[in-house]
Amino acid sequence: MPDSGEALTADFQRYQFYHLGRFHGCPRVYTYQALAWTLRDRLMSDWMNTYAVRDQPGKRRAYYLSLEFLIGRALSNHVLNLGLDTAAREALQSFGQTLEDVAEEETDAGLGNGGLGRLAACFMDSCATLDLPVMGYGIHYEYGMFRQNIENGYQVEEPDHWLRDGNPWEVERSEFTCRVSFGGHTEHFHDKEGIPRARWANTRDVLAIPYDMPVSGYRNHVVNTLRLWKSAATDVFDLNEFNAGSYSEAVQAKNHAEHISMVLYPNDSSESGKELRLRQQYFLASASLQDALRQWRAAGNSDLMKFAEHNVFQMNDTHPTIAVAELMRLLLDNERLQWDAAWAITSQCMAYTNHTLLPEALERWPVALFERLLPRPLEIIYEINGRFLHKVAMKWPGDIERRQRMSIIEEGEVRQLRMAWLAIVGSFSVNGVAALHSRLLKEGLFRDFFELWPYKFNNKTNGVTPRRWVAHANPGMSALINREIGEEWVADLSQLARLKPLAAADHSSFHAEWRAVKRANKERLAKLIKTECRVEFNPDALFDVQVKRIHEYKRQLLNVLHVIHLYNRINHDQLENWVDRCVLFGGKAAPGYAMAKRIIKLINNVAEVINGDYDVGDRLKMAFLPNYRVSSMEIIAPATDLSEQISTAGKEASGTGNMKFMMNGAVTIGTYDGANIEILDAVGEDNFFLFGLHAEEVEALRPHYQPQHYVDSDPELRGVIDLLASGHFNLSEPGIFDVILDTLLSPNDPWMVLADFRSYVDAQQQVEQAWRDKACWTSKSILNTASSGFFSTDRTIQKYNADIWKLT
Ligand code: 26W
Repeated sequence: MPDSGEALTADFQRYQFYHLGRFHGCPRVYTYQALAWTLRDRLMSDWMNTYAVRDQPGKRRAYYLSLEFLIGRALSNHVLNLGLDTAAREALQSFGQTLEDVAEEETDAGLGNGGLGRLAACFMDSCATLDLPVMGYGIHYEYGMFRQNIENGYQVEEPDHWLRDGNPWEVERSEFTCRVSFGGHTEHFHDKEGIPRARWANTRDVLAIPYDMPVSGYRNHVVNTLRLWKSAATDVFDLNEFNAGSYSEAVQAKNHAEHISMVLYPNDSSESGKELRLRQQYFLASASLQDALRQWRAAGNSDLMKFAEHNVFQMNDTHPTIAVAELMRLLLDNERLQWDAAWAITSQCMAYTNHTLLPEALERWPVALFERLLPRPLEIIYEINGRFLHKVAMKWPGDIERRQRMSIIEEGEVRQLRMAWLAIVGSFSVNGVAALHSRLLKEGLFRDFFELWPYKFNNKTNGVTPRRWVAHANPGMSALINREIGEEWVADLSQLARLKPLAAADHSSFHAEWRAVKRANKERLAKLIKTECRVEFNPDALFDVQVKRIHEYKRQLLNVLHVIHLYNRINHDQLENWVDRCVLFGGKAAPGYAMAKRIIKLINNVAEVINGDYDVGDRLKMAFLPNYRVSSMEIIAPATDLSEQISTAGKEASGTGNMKFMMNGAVTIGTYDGANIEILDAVGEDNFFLFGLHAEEVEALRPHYQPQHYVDSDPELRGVIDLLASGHFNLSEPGIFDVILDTLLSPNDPWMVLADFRSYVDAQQQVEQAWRDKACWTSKSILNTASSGFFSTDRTIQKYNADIWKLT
């Protein structure tokens, strides 16, 4: 299709009038929609071509199975990838609109919680840019991540009906609808050849209807597919009930089926064991595997023994792990293979990524629930476990304890299925998401399995896509980089290393330009904070930012304690060498996580006191930005000076926000945890503010941890705790922060916040010292961007492909 500004203008006009039925001057959301349709036309032939090229016999393909894809907005991303920036601006200009304003009309596709979901979206971007035959499979949630409002400092959740205005980016493909079974019972018999077989009978089925979203590559005419399943009733009306006059009962079946894809579970790193969640997991696994088998046949393949040669499934955490049992079921019951053949195929095409070490995030399902919902897959899991435990017994004869530890079924009052164990047993590859995390998995959680199958275990350090997180989010910095080293870095981020010489202090004019870009980005963020929080951030101050899910292990509390400490310093007139600072927080708390919600309240209350204190003035400002999401990070990361990555060491598997900040020239203050370690390695310790206990030290201290000891021996910490305990931040709501004080002061605080307070405050003072010397800080900032090449998902995906997927 023609790509000129004129052609886009004509199509845009046609869509607005003939497709949407709107005049010039209509609400801006229709301008967005008309432009989206105009761009979608320009994706379509590349999309169909990519589809056709992938659809050939003998071609190996990968599928990314994930309950979450945190996509965010699509319009600007496609504009960038198609190289249509100028043309799109031209088309909009004739209607008096800017691309930025129109792009703002798009609702984020928030089909994920946090890091794990966003990683899946960055991976899809890199797969398309690297021209790899990878399809994403997920769920078409009607309601994505809840919208967060703040009322009187408290989080209030509101449903996110992101599809209300329609979604121009999706294509329904009802021709590929699948049927997914639940309930019923199993029957066993012998087939004509006398082979024992099973049948899953009397099931209640639902339909899975695919909705495809295009995933464009960066200027390479590749458009891959993200296929999202929506649930529907098999028959809109149950005729028997309808004829009997039970109209509402008939409609109930429809509702029941549609519930499966209704809403994203808003739990991040905590497992809640809800039946509907298990139904979602099986729904995704079953529909996706049926579809992959269908695609494989449609491409002209028929010898099932070659299926594993041609297909690989990457499971994003344990959430889709029931796929192991489901592929076995399809091969045994539908394809009539025998166990050994089916197992050879299954265990050669499944791969598992672990994203967390937190015990509360490890999925376990009550056997009784499985029995009721998925009786046939449960039988298969029993059989997998029986054969696996036999292997364990052969390797470690008489080691009963080890057999109990390794069993997929956990015995006890409530028998439970350990999904991570099923994932490891059923996969040929198991990986963690940063070097430290992968090592800790082998030494701790997965130790027994590592001893049995060392060759399965590997590391794939996470990344982020530089298209969205630099080229799109930071056009000012991108233009500056383009001028210095050309545009190749967008698809080859290691090129950024060529900026390193420019960090030297003698490049003062480049330094000045670098600072000007950051300053403009800070103005843009300050404007957002002014409208959203009614707090004035001065762009000349240090922008100190912590945005991520609210969780105790991420230690937003440590950050708050530091802010209170700064406030004490102001109140005690300790203003020598003062550095003005604006501290920004953002992030959602799981609706059932009371402590996380209380932390949000504390942040808001401390902010209110500080911002309202006339004596504090511009020296210290604090804000909580409501409803943190992908599109807010696109404004935040480019405007950040100091990136807070302060989890208790050994708890943050990787982190990916840390990488987005680094790419955009923020300096990190962080613990020796997750990918922070690799960031520190890449940028050097002079350009990273490291503090706190290491993972081994945390575990060594844990049995002796005495937080009161730190309070008694550190007057500044005592000042902070005393002020908090005095009720200064909650005069009108006495006692509401007692729970927070109690955990901070408890020897059982798992996150050991106070152990790192002194070291953190000292590191913050080094930050201030570096900030005061403008050339010094600018150099650190440039070096962070210049050293961030490793953290592109292009590198991550190349490693997945070289070691696991082996696609051409
Ligand atoms: C079942 C409830 C549940 C939901 C989500 C349990 C666990 C999760 C995820 C595993 C939590 C998560 O998002 N983990 C994050 O994954 C990122 C991508 O690998 C890492 O960068 C983060 O460190 C990790 O916390």
